[in-house]
Amino acid sequence: MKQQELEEYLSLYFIMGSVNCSQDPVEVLKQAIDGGITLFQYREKGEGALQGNEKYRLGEKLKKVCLNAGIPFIINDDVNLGIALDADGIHVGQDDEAAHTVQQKMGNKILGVSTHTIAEARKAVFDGADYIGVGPIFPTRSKDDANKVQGIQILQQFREQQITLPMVGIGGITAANAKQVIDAGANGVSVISAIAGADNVKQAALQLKSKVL
Ligand code: 3NM
Repeated sequence: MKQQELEEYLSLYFIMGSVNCSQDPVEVLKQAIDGGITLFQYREKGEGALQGNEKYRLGEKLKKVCLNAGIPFIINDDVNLGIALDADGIHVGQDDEAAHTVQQKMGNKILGVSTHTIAEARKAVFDGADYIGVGPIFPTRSKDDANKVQGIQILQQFREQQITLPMVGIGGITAANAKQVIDAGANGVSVISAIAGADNVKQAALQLKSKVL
């Protein structure tokens, strides 16, 4: 995939797993797609998360929805699940499997890496990442072990320091602050609760979408 095509797919990057949804995750994903999300990451993590076969089966359903809609389906962290489901890519954090070994196992797939410092961003580039996630930009309640809040300044710093890889901001992003994230140099916004936790999922996605175009 060309960098420009990937940048377009990153513009409204929705992440969720069953623990983030108050209704059926498959329905949440369909409504989010109706609202204009451009990429989906299946992140089955946290207290009460599905394991083993149940995790696989939900992944299978979510992948089908993405395939039908023509949007990339990315798996968080679990490389074996990514391979089993023939996902379009894998996203790893700093505590997960090293990016370069993921790259070797996955072959020609999208590789995303979570980064919090310029050193981590440079290493992600070196390891062959296709894009980086940068955060948390604002306070978040969706990640127990989140790093300290960075503000939009970190996105500006990465661009000033010649990180040219596609990047998405993450952490506490809503329709009210998404434009700041884009203006600071991100190609897109990554969100969990602003979409998965909304009463009207489609409407929430539409509102975010209007800020990232
Ligand atoms: N990663 P919400 S913050 C999954 O900083 C994740 O790397 C982060 O959820 C990081 O949109 C985060 O609900 C949670 O704030 C994002």
